[in-house]
Amino acid sequence: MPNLKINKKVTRKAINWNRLTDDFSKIFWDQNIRQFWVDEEISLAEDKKSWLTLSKEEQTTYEKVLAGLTLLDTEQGGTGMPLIMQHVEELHAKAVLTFMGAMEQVHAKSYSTIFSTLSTMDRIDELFKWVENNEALQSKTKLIVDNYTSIKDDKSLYIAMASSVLLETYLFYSGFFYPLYLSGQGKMIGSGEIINLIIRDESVHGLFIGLLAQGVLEKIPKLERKKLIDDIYKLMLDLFELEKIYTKELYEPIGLEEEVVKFVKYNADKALMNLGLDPYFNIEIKDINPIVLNGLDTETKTHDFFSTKGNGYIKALKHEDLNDEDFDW
Ligand code: MN3
Ligand code: MN3
Repeated sequence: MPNLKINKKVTRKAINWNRLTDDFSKIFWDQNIRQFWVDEEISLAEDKKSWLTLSKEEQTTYEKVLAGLTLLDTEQGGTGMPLIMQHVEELHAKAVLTFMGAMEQVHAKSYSTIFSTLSTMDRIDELFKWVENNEALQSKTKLIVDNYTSIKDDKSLYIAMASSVLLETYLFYSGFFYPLYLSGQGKMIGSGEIINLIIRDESVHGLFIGLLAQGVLEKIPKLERKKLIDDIYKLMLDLFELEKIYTKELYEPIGLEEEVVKFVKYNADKALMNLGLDPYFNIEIKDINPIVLNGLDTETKTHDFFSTKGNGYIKALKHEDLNDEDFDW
């Protein structure tokens, strides 16, 4: 006979969507559902023609950019989202993170779909080998993933969430730059559309986990917060050193290194703002290459979503640094 006595300490609670226990997870759930997509919906037929007009150097940069992004999304889907989700208590927030984790796998898969259109199987294998052997890429991924696998208390949970925001709102952008730069000139537009869909997801992910991180920070004694925040700036700068090496390797051969570094700095500031922290580099949107901005499809942006700010909890969490313009690409 099994013991049917309920132990109150280990009572499992069912998620009740009719009784919300925070006032933003449902908004994020709805938004994530609304913007669900799969890679098969986007036609890449035209990209093959466009691909053949690119120089060898341009093709190589494009391939490496996508291969690097594949690694980041693989880790975000397989490690980051599930581990953060495991350590968040609020059940609706857990549900949102689970959905986001599934989308990371859609992102990771979509690069393979692009590869299958452009490259031979041997070349694709070479690119995945390149990912394993690129030190800057492996090092920046390790800096983030080590924080995901070290969660044991509120402080380490805050660091893990902040790392996730840095990954999604900052590190991805050295990769996103080139597809945006090409689609801004009418090249590789199918792939550019996929990248735009990924960017639309990442902007929601970065905002959501940024809010969760701010909630965790509130629980940490005031005196200990400054050290944690200093640690985040230090991590951001360590990552920036790696980004410079990575960007040089990928973009110097096609003369775009400087433009990419500026774009990366711009997005580092956005990541800090998602965490309710002050920007560091103070790069303005007018400093960003207009072709790249042109490649961002404003039709698919979540402008309306981000204007839903009249929310007590979100406001309470130092959210005022963000405004609609931040997302109005
Ligand atoms: Mn992703
Ligand atoms: Mn994401």
